[in-house]
Amino acid sequence: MTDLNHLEHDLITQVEAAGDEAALETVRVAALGKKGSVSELLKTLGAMSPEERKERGPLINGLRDKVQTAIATKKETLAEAALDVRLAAERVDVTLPVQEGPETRGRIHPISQVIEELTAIFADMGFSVAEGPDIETDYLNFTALNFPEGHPAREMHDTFFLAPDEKGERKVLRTHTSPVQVRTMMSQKPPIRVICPGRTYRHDSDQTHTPMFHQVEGLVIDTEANIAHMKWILEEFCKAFFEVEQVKMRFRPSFFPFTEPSAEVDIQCSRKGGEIRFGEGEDWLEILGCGMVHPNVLRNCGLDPDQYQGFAWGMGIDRIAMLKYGMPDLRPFFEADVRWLNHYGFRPLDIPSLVSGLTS
Ligand code: 2U9
Repeated sequence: MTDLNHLEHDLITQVEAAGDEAALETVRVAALGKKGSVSELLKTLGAMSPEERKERGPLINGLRDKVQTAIATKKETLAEAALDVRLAAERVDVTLPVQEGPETRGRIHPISQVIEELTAIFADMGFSVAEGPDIETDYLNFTALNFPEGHPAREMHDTFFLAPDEKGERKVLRTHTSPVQVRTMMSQKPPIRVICPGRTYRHDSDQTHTPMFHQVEGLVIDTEANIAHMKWILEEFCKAFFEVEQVKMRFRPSFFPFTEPSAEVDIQCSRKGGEIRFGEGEDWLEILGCGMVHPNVLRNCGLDPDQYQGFAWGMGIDRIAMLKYGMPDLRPFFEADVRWLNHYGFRPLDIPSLVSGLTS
């Protein structure tokens, strides 16, 4: 066996023995690199006589080609083997339940879910969402809404007041989202169709009240919006939200400084075994308050009551979430107990929509 055969055999053995791409690269450099054994041989061709080159040239070039081919083949084999290993490691048994990754382990809080549902329902009726600051001025939270001086709602025991600002203006943690509607009426001309969801604060903490809670209010202002429109919109809302074909509503006369006439609204329900079902039964549950916007409020917002009119309503989001999803107690809503959130929370990707159903 000539020296060339020896070298060929050695190199091919080393190529086949290479366990991974790095080892193969080492063999390649040792053979074909600048100082490689085959490269050194090739360099000797230059110094040979024409006869010798004629005899050795093809042998040495042949050796180079064989080694290159062996390395290329081995590289492929190693790449395939590496891929098989990765595929085996990444084999996904699609029959296995989805591993709850962080993005699906979390849960959407019922309050956020209900705000999504409300937004979808009212968007479908042409309403946009308006938002505003939690810290409001005394004027926008009370005065503009026709709360006379000395109105009990203005009392400390009922409201969180902040120290007056540099202009001596008393700031308050808003007691309702109505100031957002006032801001909307002051900043845009009718027609107006907005819902205003958000956090609200009252000096109140017991079994069914927490100092911070959530409200959504709605407002429609144009030239002829009337109570019939209001009843239709509120009935459509209740049917869509409680996902029932039909539901009886009861409007009871009431009083709010910012609406005249005012009503509290009950919806029909049945209570069987602690469970409440809507749209059937002989029982009633108060769900919201509403009324025609008081002319004083329209004037305070720069609107002429002889030209414009409208209606508004308000409801507690925590309350309707408890009614729809059957939570017995309000306080766990804000205690960040993961067990409660896992039980009452919603999967992140279950975005409520009227098409796919609010609660899939
Ligand atoms: C403007 C004019 C009128 C909003 C309204 C109610 C009736 C109402 C309560 C429901 C449950 C508050 O969370 S709750 O305790 N709200 O009953 N809210 S009418 O009326 C407005 C709002 C803004 C400019």
